[in-house]
Amino acid sequence: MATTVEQRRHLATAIPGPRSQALQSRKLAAVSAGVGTGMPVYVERAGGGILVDVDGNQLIDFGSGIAVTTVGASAPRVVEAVKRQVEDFTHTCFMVTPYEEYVAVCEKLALLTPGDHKKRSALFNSGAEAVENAVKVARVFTGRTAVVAFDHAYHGRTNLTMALTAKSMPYKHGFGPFAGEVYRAPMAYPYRWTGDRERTAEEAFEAFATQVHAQVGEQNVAAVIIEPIQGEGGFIVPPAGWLRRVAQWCREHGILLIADEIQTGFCRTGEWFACDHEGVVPDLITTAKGIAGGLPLAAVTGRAEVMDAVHAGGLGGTYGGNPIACAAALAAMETMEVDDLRGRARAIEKLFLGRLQQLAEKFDVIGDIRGRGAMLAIELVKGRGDTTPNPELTAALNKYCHAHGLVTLTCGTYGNVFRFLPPLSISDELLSEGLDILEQAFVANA
Ligand code: PLZ
Repeated sequence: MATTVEQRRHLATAIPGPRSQALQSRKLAAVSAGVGTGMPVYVERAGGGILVDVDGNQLIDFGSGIAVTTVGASAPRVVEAVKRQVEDFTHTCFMVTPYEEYVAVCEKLALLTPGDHKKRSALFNSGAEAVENAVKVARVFTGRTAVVAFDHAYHGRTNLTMALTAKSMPYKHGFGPFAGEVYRAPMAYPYRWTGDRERTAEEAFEAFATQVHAQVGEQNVAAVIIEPIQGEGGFIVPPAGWLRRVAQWCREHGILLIADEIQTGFCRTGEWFACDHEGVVPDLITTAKGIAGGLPLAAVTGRAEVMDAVHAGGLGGTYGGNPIACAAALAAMETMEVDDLRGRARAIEKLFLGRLQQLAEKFDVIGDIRGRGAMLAIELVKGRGDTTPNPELTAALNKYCHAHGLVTLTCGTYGNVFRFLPPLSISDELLSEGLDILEQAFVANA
């Protein structure tokens, strides 16, 4: 039986409590300073919408470990599947002696990802690794080298994915030189579009196409990589039609479209994948995070002819598609289907948007409300008519929420986006209570 976590916020000590503080001292003495900590409370148990820390505090989770525990941090089916698999075997290496779970995950990915064409997948350990491999596949298939990524993009922290990621501090600063043949194009960011905001989709597409034509040359481009809703960059939702136009342009030029759905995938936005909202079928899609209920697993799924263009042995890794992670993924995907987590994400969107709109009427520092499903955010600015980013207020709100037992995250190129990524297993009561805390944070700080 999975340990059941009481679904109630409870503060037993100040946050962080004494045990967390002691652990944080040990962390500072043992863990590299390069590994940051957003909220130094040490977790003992978690499930549903609650994290229980080592001091007995019960915190409401609005972060899901950055969009990972979509089904919850101890979803019963996942827990059972993992226990069973650990008892059977932990590892053989799929490249040495394979096992069914890996194949079953790839079969499921073929069914769930956008498009009904023939697909193949390859499994990896992290999102960054999936992105790297998607680029490798695209280069082999097209015989071209250039990759185009967008302003505000986040694709990971390895060398190639750092090059694809837009933001310098903290992701890239001091870590260069970066991989070559990566080019950056303007993003369709409606709130900060400097042209005609009503025409962001058209103008942003034109700016993108003109720049790639002039600076890279379409015939040199293997792939365009895009988060259909940008994550770390600020939960930026491009306007309707833009992604479809980019996809069409890619087709016209023999360029592969890679959708990075590592953060947006697996019911997070109210559909299986964010591309589904736009009816866009990417050639390659990268997934990770929510796929396996908390276990490390990532995938590249793509058109059969594209994925099969790679020579045997060209893709792999010791742990890629580890059997425990695959068993967890099968159970997580079953949970999403049986519990209709797409519907749950849409219900969460409704609940949140109503409250966030009320907040925006009271606090003019909320410049924009955006997102889809259970991937929502507010962008904080200086005040009415002044869209200057307000990272100080963002940090202050975050601090207030943490101190009051609500686990929250920020993001954005300018550090001024307050984002919400609750597990889809959270109750409406906890969501409302979390939003009450957020409102109090505004009252105290704005
Ligand atoms: N692509 C769209 O969101 C991971 C990063 C947190 P990994 N996002 C959270 C941090 O500060 O490291 C992410 C993503 C998108 C790729 C990745 C990378 O996935 O599993 O972290 O490698």
